[in-house]
Amino acid sequence: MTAPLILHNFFRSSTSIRVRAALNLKGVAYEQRTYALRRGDHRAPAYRALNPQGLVPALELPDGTVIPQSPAILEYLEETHPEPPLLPRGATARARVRALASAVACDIHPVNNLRILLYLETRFGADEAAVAEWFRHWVAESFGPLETMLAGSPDTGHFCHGDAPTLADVCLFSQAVNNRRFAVDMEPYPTIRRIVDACAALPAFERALPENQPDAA
Ligand SMILES: N[C@@H](CCC(=O)N[C@@H](CS)C(=O)NCC(=O)O)C(=O)O
Repeated sequence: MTAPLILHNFFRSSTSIRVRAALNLKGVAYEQRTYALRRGDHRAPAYRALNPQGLVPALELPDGTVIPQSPAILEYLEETHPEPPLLPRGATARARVRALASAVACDIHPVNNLRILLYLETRFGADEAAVAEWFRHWVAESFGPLETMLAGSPDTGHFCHGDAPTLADVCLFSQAVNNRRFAVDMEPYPTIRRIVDACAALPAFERALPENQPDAA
């Protein structure tokens, strides 16, 4: 029997939600190792030995290989477990999905990550309200254009691209889940809301939610 994949992750981390949703959509079995980020578990030497960046998620393969970075993990899963596909057919369609996913993964998440928010507090004295405002600002900077891109394209269907979930949905959903903690107003984004609701209706996404994880506080 092959050893299962091990996902090093944290229940509330949006990059972890992405990977859990993709694993669930593809029906890939995995075990979890959890790290309490507020407590700094991810910076402990034992985890740094696995993933020198000390960030979650990381996917550990049965042969001991550790893949850090959620986009790399998602692409790895797509290559090794192609069914059901999370990228559409055709280079142009795939580029569209990757662009939508990147608007979250490259433009929102990096500036709203925990270590950034903590640095705002400790280095620049930002209080809770200021940190929340920062978070919401950077969500709006990308959610506004994303709403335009999704609402204005005939390629948008039940999900971000057509009628089956893709990597774009996995990223959008995880961001929307994270937004709840900072009371982001979703009213201006009816298409995004509709797509996020469509994702939430699927068990694979539901099982990826923070509240359904073993380390949920
Ligand atoms: N680009 C990385 C970012 C990973 C990342 O920063 N994860 C967050 C949780 S969502 C984390 O580990 N944060 C720890 C910290 O900020 O100290 C990815 O997509 O995997």
